[in-house]
Amino acid sequence: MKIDVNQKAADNIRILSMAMVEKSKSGHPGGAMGGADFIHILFSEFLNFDPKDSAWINRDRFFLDPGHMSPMLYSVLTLTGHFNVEELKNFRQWGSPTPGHPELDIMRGVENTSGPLGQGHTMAVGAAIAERFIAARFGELFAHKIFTFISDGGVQEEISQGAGRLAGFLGLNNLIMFYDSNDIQLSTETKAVTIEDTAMKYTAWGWNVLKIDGNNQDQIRKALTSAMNEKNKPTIIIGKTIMGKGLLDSEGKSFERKTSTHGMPVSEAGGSFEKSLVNLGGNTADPFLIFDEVKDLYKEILAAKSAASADWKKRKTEWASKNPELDGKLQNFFAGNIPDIDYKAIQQKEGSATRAASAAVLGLLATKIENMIVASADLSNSDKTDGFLKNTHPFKHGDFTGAFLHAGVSELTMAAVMNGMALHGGVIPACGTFFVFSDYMKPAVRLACLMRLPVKYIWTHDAFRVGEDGPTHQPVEQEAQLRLMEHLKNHHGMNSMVVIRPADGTETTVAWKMALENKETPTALILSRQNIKDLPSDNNNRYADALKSVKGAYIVQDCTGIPDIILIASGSEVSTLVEGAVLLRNDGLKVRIISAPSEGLFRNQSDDYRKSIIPENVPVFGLTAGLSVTLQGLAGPKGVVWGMNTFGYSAPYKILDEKFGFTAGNVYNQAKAYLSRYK
Ligand SMILES: Cc1ncc(C[n+]2csc(CCOP(=O)(O)OP(=O)(O)O)c2C)c(N)n1
Repeated sequence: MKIDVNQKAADNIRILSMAMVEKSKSGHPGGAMGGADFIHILFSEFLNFDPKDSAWINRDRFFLDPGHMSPMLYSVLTLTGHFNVEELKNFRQWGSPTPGHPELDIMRGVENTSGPLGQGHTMAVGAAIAERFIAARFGELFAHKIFTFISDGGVQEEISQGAGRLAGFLGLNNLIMFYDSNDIQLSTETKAVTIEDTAMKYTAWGWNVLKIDGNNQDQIRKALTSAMNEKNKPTIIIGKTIMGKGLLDSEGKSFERKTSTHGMPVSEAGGSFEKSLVNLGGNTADPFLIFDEVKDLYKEILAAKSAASADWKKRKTEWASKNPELDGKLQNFFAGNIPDIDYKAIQQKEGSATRAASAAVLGLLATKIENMIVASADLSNSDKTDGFLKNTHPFKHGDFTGAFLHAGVSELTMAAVMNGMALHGGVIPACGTFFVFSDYMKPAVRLACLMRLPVKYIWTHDAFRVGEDGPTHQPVEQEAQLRLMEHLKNHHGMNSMVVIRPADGTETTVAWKMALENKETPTALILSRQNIKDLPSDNNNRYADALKSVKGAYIVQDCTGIPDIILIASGSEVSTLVEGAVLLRNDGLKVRIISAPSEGLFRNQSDDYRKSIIPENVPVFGLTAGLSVTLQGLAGPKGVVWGMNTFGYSAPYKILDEKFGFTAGNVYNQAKAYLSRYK
């Protein structure tokens, strides 16, 4: 009897998925219909959640890698009461809670889905690390599972290499991945692009590999049970499924296993919506019907889930009464509270590189912020995340007592893993590499921006002053790209990201303060490889000056009255301006110098503030080691910017400074020439 109801529930998911796509005339029915058996068994028999408390910290997480299969997720989440039928009918419509690729809606049970294939299951790896990190500190009471669902596209994406390697290496036995192996992708069958033995690949990475018929509910149940009991390895369940399971054409013949049903309504693909609906036991008068027996089944299921979560909460209360201190700490972790940190007291060495200044801060953070996790893509001694590492130790297979992740040489994986940690909650993720490799991370950074995940990026070697490593390693256009992300607003009207390029050691301390206080969006720190002279402070309080960075740009050195020229830069170029200004002042010019660590934050300030820093009708000269366009917006239409408008070259950085004109002398010459032209 139960078997029949479960079959009906899966068919109901198939019907709803098909109907949503048919009604909205857009979407992906085929994959969703193939995955319906797994999703039903997972949600009804394995996934722990609290039907009335979606944000329950100890819920199991489900990460759907192929976001295009969202109809499957919405359908099962309708059975669990998170969505209603009206919302399904508005799939992909303006203002509906059922967008095509939902990125994040925890209150509705959407932990995450990935539009860009491959990132979803990699985020699941991050969540699995976060879960182990919490359990290592608070005990196995806080253990739960991370389930993820991957499709052919995700397996083919390069990021799966990083996710597979890391999960196997770390022995993430809390990670259970279902591979919906339907042999069909968007333009072709999989056999047109791959002969890979995926099972062997995951075995080689140290995974527990199970192969089943992915439409056989008994086999799904058995595989999940075995995965739940696995002690040392992540599990992949390779389920052979049928694309468009249950579909018929107008003659009543099978319309299964067709590429065309991957991404368009069944009728448009050449199948028969009505015949398929009837074949699956649906009601042609109401394709969105939820069968009574399925409703009853889910009623029972939800009651059992509520009872189980209530039981856990009872045990947690008992634990809390015995461990009040730990409980306080746990609450702070999940609330995102950070302890008070005396940033002002951090001693920065005079004239240090900002990456070294960052290491000084990180050394303190490692001892103060117990839930901070720092990662590096095999550059910890260069990007100076080793400042953090020296006060903790790296994660190892089955050991999450440390707080450092050696991510290996896999920047995109690292960035997606950080997103997964942030999505899990309870931890503060930060990761480092060379700035030029931010290019490899960008797709995950973009999702962090969209989802408002407060990941911190530590990007060092910020300019051509990388030197001898040459143009492949010398960022030029990268800052401009990130400033664009500062321009881009998230759905809450904020800059989607805060990008800070500090000008000296003290500004770096403040930049870290800002990064940690920003709990709403990602923050990037762009840091120098080379030493930088400390900026002057007129009132002998450089820290107080640097604190003005929170407004995005501020005056470092001023003149009396209206300046003859304003010099503006970020990062190490500010100190070059300070030197150039000496020469200009020798000519009797009145000079103001501005440090602008974040254009985005500056643009958020009032008109009054902005004009108090950069008044109208005063000549503005900008200096940037990035593309000139990086600063042109701040310099304004009449301003000029001396930037790098070509790739760099391989040579010692002091020579490059000379060759590219990043010297006090050139600041003087360019500024004078500009003033002579200025009207
Ligand atoms: C990074 C990325 N590249 C391309 C796409 C476009 N895309 C979406 S689904 C898909 C085919 C994937 O096939 P599969 O994962 O097997 O899904 P199924 O056909 O089973 O629904 C492609 C190419 C994407 N979403 N993300």
